[in-house]
Amino acid sequence: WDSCQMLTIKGINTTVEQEQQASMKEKQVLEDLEMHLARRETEALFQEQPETGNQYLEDTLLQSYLKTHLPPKVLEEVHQDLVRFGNRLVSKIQPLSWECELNPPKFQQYDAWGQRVDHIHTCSAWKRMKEISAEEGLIAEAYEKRYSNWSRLYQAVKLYLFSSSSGGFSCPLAMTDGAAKVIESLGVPGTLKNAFDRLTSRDPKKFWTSGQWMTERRGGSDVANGTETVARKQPDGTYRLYGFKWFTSAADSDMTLTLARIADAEGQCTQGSRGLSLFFLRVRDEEGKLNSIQVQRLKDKLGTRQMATAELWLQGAKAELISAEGRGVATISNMLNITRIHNVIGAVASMRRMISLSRDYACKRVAFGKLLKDHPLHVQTIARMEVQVRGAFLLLMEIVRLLGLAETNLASEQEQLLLRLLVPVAKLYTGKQASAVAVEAMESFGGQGYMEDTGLPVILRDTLVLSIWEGTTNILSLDVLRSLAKSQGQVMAVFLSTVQRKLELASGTKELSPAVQRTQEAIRSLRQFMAATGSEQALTMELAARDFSYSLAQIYTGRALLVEHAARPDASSTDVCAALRWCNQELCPVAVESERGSYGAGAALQDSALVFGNS
Ligand code: UCC
Repeated sequence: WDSCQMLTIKGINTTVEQEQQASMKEKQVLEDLEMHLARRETEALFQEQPETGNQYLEDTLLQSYLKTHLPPKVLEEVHQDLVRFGNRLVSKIQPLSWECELNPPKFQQYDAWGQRVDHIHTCSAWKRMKEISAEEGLIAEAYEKRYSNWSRLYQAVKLYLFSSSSGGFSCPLAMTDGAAKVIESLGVPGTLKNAFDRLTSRDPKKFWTSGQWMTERRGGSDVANGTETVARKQPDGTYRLYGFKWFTSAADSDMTLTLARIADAEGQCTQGSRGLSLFFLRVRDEEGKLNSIQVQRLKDKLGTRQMATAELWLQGAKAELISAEGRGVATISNMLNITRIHNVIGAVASMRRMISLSRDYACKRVAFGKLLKDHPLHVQTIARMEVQVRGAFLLLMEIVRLLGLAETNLASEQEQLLLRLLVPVAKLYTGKQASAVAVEAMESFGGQGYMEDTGLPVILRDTLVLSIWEGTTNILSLDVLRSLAKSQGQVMAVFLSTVQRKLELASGTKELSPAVQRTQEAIRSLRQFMAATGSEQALTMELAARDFSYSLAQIYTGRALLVEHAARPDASSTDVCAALRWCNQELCPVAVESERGSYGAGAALQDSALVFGNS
């Protein structure tokens, strides 16, 4: 544009004055042009964007874990598939994920002619995610059991890789997996066979996702007292549900499992947990018409905005009773344990993604005359996060390994108890870890980390929910106590003996001896704490529940890092270093706090005074 203007000026026949004016104009244009170019140069001085490549190939810990544990034939097949999947994630799935973020679901309550339609519009990328999930067998893999007990672990690895590129689709997948698990645990009754086949299908045209409607107006933690939904039996043996589900994730799902109270002939319901039964229902019929459900509104959430979360009125929704009457909570707990494992997968994936991006950025970004990777303090900060994600990853692998054994009837009674204990422990611990790592990693990008269009705030927002949904940290700490009580303490004996036995195996590795010693000390402290509190009141255990759960997580992770990884013959020096660093932290905070008197009645009174004042 500028040079065209100059030619036009030059081409005109003019007087001297006009020529002078023209020459001044020309000068001005040239100056403008120079400024324009200079500005463009400044504008081009951007920092380089952090990127990641094939997340399977870049994850050496994942690869070495699979190499150590999988039978060679399984490893060969799984490796090939994961390399392919890793490439598909970078080239095709990652862009869809961003599209989901940019095009969150929209709610249309009425059509143009005033008819109530309650339509939740999702974008094409979200729909494509559903197809991809089926094609990749992200649910199917665990139920086909092609690799026997290793199928569950393999599925978890795929979900882990998928999670941070899924654009929020990990959420419906978690609930879909949970629903399939419940139906499987019920022996796939004839009436649920179609649903089970669809939930576990690899055919995108058949594949269904499921919701898990638990939270009502009175809250989502105290399900036993918060559930108001009533189920009325129909002459054909089905039920009609009436109630208000206040927080239904992935409300565009095809079906759901939900709790309700069955009303007797007088319309009375049993209150509390024993009044709750579990129901299956289709959200829409074949024509897409809602099953006597009204969508009140979509939730305006801090994160997971790609996914529609809705408030739903059930106004006689047709449903099928699938648990024994009054056994709703116990039956849905199969689903909860699976979705909580998915939560752990999401936490580890989120940490891994943030650290991978941070590491890449450190190799590109120059500050104070050198790359960030050459600033020791910066690298120390990333290294600390790396130790966290390594520990969390190995804890996750341990859980899905145990789950795989349990699902193929290969788990001993001890392993089943351990699994029951480790699921809430890992969920509560990694949820917190992931939030802390996401915040720390964000800082490693400086101000850029705070910019929406980098995508980094999206990861942070989506990570923050991990310590909230599927049971908050405190609710899960109490669930840890529940698992202790239910097994009458047997689960703790299994926990302690498992860690102790495995540590003995690691004690032959000289470099690891400080870590082994510290873990052994932590176990001793834990035993002492258990012995001392065994006879005390419930208040002590309640106040100790969180620190106690953290202690279990830290000790078990130490053992997993040490034994499963750093003590194996081909362990690298990095594996050893991670184990040593992990065990350098206080592994048994519950013993420390107990010695400080943090769990007595006096401490509870002080807590109350600190929070609410003395009055
Ligand atoms: O729905 C939600 C959002 C969905 C989004 C999911 C996406 C995740 C994606 C991640 C990917 C990135 S959020 C819903 C959040 N709400 C919860 O999670 C519920 C939190 N509350 C609890 O967990 C409570 O502890 C309750 C509801 C389980 C407590 O209920 P009760 O009725 O008071 O519990 P009881 O009486 O102790 O337990 C009843 C029975 C017992 O069995 P029996 O009767 O045989 O002794 C318990 O042992 O249930 C059994 N039970 C369990 N069994 C309870 N919990 C468990 C468990 N976890 N495992 C095995």
